[in-house]
Amino acid sequence: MSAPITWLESLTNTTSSGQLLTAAKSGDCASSSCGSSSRPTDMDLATWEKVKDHPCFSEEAHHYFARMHVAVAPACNIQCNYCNRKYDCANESRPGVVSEKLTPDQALRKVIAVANEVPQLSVLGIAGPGDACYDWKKTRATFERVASEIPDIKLCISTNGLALPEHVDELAEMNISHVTITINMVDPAVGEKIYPWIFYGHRRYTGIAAAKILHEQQMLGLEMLSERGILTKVNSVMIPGVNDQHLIEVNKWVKERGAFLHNVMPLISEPAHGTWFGLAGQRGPNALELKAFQDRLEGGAKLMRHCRQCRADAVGLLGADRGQEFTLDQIPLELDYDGGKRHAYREVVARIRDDHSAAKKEAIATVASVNIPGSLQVAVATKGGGRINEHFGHAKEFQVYEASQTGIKFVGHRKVEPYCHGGWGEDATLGDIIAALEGIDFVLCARIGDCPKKQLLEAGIQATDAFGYDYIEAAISALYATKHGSDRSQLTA
Ligand code: CLF
Ligand code: SF4
Repeated sequence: MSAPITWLESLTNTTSSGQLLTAAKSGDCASSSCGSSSRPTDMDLATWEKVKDHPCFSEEAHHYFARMHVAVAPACNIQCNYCNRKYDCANESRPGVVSEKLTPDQALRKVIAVANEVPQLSVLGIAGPGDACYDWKKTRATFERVASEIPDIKLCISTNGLALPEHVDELAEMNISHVTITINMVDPAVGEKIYPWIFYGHRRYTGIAAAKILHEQQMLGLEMLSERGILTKVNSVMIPGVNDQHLIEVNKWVKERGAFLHNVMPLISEPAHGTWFGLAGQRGPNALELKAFQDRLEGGAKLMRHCRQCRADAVGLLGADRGQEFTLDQIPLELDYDGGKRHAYREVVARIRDDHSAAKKEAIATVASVNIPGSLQVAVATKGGGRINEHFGHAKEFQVYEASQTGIKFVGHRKVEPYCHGGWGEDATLGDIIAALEGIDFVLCARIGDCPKKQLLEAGIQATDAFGYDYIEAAISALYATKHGSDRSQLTA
């Protein structure tokens, strides 16, 4: 493993593409040959080319690349019991929530503004509120405008699937490479409990007839996408007591029809959201229930576990939303695209990724060599780049990894209110953070004070900044080996 060439976080904070270019040209290897070793061994080259800079379709890519959503297609052809498209709160983060709806021209302006400033940007998605395939003219106009200005951006849509089959050929022609279908059931009797109505073929359907049509269209759309080589992810909302056990069946059906990933997400439900489920008191699963269920699905369709249930106007790395920096009132009326930062950033990432990949391989070999079986749940504070580079008090989420002799894998995240407010820790917040970290053995962060460390320890969680700025997997493997060995000095640093 070579020494880290440069810190990604310092690069992404720079305002000049010149600094990025300097970093890209530093180092001792030709960047065109780099970035290749991070491809998973079980993935072919063609698929890797499609996912290697898509933060949702590759867990590895989400440490480096960002997506943005534009809310241009507000009309919807179904009603989901977990959705209220009128609800808008800038602090709320869940699908369907958005602060401003855009015309295709406004969306283009916003995409250019983000692309000029956020070097990690690689994907433009249309993900509600509304349905991208039903409100098709606006979806199409937006993608055409953006693709003509920024040809290397990946185009991605999320849809309920009802109007999908009629647009699959256009999606392929327009080079829309990634599609997500939300599939919550394959049995209309279950679907009836989730969808009160659909609008299809100029008429409204309710009850089991509605769910049956939706199911048939979803399966047809998925098969058509797979036939055309468009990568498909299936999102399923896990609703305890309604479809949770049924999602095992969903996982089988979508695997058989070529889904690349299955993303089981927790229902987000509160009365204040004004949704049918929220008002009815329907609860969502907690983090441990979600993980236990995802573990049961292992071996079926490949799971996505790093979804952050983004807002429909999200901007930035998953888990670090910058949407509020790019509202229309902050964007000049006229601006030209400048791809300098994005291109330079990619060159830097290609090299850093190889270094990270080598560190990961070494880490996996380390955990495999430990003889005593057992697993470790580790929560990591990170700002991206695959490193432990966030202070405990600043973390808005912790990424959770599970280490065992079979490897080190990302298994989820826990959202928290940051502990530190204006330089001081908040005891009340710390209580909430400890509750959110239920089941975690260790917390790894770049810095942590004695006081939160002590309180975490009292709750049975060991926290350390001894591995600050190391690669995540390297630190976890060292912890794992130490826990099962005799030297525990690193655990108390
Ligand atoms: Fe957006 Fe969805 Fe495309 Fe990603 S989000 S349209 S595939 S670019 Fe990603 Fe956000 Fe989860 Fe969606 S983290 S909610 S899975
Ligand atoms: Fe809401 Fe999306 Fe369901 Fe339409 S498909 S009701 S926008 S969650």
